[in-house]
This record gives sequence, C-alpha cells and structure tokens, in this order.
Amino acid sequence: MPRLRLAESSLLFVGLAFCTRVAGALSGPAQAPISTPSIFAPVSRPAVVIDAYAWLVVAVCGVIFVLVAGLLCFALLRFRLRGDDDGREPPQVYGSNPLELAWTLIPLITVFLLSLVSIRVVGELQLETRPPDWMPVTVVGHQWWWELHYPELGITTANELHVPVSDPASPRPTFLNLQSQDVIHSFWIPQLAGKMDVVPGRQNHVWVEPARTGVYVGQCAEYCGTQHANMLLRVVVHTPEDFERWARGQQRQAVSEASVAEGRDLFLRTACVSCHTVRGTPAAGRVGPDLTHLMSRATLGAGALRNDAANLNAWIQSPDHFKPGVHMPAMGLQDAEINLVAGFLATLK
Ligand code: HEC
Ligand SMILES: [Cu+2]
Repeated sequence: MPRLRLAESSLLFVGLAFCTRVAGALSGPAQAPISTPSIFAPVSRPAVVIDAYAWLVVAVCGVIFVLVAGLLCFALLRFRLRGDDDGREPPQVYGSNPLELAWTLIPLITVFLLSLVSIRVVGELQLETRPPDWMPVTVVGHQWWWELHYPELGITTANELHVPVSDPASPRPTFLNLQSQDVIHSFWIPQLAGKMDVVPGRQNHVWVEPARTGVYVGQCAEYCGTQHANMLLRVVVHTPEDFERWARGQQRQAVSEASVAEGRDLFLRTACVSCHTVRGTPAAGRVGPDLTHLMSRATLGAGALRNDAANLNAWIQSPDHFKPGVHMPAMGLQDAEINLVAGFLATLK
C-alpha cells in the first residue's frame, strides 16, 4: 500500500511542521536576532524552493490521504455488521477492468507529474548559470569545527560564515565548496539551503542566497564523532556595506608591535603555534582554527561557549572540559601563563 505509506509520512510531516510552529510561538522571542533554525522559515533561495516543493508534495499526498481514509471509513460504516444481518458473506465481485485501470493510471499520472516537478526543482537547485556577482567560499569540515576560506578576499576564519545579503534584482549568491579534512560531515543551515554531505577526497557544492540580514545557525548533520553535537556554524548575513567592513577588518593584520608582547611571546614559544595560525606572526599551524581575528567571533569551539575573556581563559586551561574528546590538548600552563596568552588572544579583534 505505497499510497498509504506516503500519506502516513505526509501526516507526520504536517505534524512536525505544526509542532515547530507551536514550539516557536511558545518559546517567545528567541535570544535576540538569532532565528530558530527551522526549515519552515526559509530566507534563501535553495531553502525556499525546497520548502515550496515539500508543501506541494504534502498537499498532493494530503488529498490522497483524505480520499483513501474517507473511502475506508465510508466502507467500514456503510457495510458494518448490523443486527438484522443473517451473518452470511455478501456476494464477492471479481475483476473490473475500469476499476483496475483507474487505480493503475491515477497513481501513475500522479507520480509522473510529481517527478516532472522534482526534475525542475533539482535543476533549479544546481543553479548552472551563476549570476555575475557570486562569491566563492571554501568550507573544510574538521572534527569538530568548520574552516572557512574566501579565496578572492584572502580571508581565513572559522565557524562563522559572513556573507552579503542578496537582492533579488541583482543576486549575490555565495557558492560553497565543501571539503573534509577527516571524516564525513554534513553542512546544514536549515533556513538557507538543504543538507549537503562533506566527504573526504571529494568536493561537494552548495549555495546560499539569503534575502534577509540576520544570524542563521546551522549544525553538522552527519554523526562525525563524540563532539558532533558541538559542531555548530553561524551564518551572519550583512548588508553590502557591513560585509565590506567585515571583510576589510578580516584582511587587516590584528597583531601589532603594541600587542601585549609578553603574552604574544609566550604564545609563540608554546606548542599553540603548531596548530594555530595568527597572521603577522610565525604561528602558522593548520590543525586548529585560524586565530588571526579570534575576537571577531561570537563563540569558541564551534558554538561550544560564548567568546569572552573568562571563557577564553577557561578554554585554554581545559578545552576538554567543554568539548570532551576535543583535538586540542590542555597545554598544562600555569594560571599566570594562561592569563598572559589569553590576554594576547583577546587583542586579536
Ligand atoms: C594539537 C593541536 C592544538 C594545540 C597544540 C592547541 N590547539 Fe587550540 N585548538 C585546536 C583545535 C583542533 C581547536 C578546535 C576545537 C574544536 O572546536 O573542536 C582549537 C581551538 C582553539 C580555540 C578556539 C578557537 C575558535 O575559534 O573556536 C582557541 C582560542 C585555541 N584553540 C587556543 C589555543 C592556545 C592558546 C593554545 C596553546 C596554549 C592552543 N590552542 C593549542 C588545536 C590545538
Ligand atoms: Cu561533523
């Protein structure tokens, strides 16, 4: 009974949609501008197209469900066992060509029409012809954080993707080239685009074209080890002017002679440099996130904790406390040394 199974899943889908809306309404104003990562509140083209397509399928399946369930209920009531029945089976009817034809052709036509729509939607998601104003970003999935490169702008950062808002009149989509450093991850920002696996040795692609500024949260969507749940991603959608400002800030070198020299020297003498890069210093490690503009990010450890002075100290002292199993060791520094190093990092705006 494939139609019934479809109907069941669409009912589940509608139920989930409803619960998400109710939960959204109950939870009140979300913490400031970060919107709930719901696939039912798309703000960017691939997600909008997928949302519309999903509702079309739900509507078609809903009609089928109502028809089938209605007929079933009708038959149950109309032909139920009544008091005046003699209990004998009514005459059975075998073979009706019009009926056979109807329940073969109607599902066939339905599936055929839906597949035509699917093909069109898949084509649209590929976006073969790119508008002139597109921006490339390379995303590298690591256990358990995201490395981000802007090849045209010469920017490297982590866990926070900044993109310009896209005006439908002159679209500015961002094309993401997805790679993995270790295992399979999955890149997913529910409000902006569908999920896309991030596979070692392969380059997958996804694009976003956000129509509204704001902060949209995403999450690795393929189990990738113990800290999979703490592999969050933020997408900050800026006005064009703000995006330029952000990009210029990132291109700048944050280290200067005026940087807290003691903390900087200690950082450079510690094994931190074999895993982290700070542009403008000899630190050029690639194992962990680029720290050149650490303080321009809102979180530490891919969303594990808020990025402030106290948390920075606590993280350096014991990253494992916040992300058990994390690939950054506690370096066994004295409290005073941690203060110095954190003091230096806190200047990297
Ligand atoms: C063996 C490699 C390694 C060493 C050594 C190392 N780190 Fe890390 N570090 C990492 C990795 C990997 C992460 C990302 C962890 C995650 O989010 O899962 C990280 C994350 C961080 C972060 C958070 C960055 C962000 O944007 O979320 C800071 C800050 C940091 N390290 C500072 C330091 C300091 C300071 C030292 C030296 C005392 C150090 N690290 C030594 C690998 C290392
Ligand atoms: Cu992952």
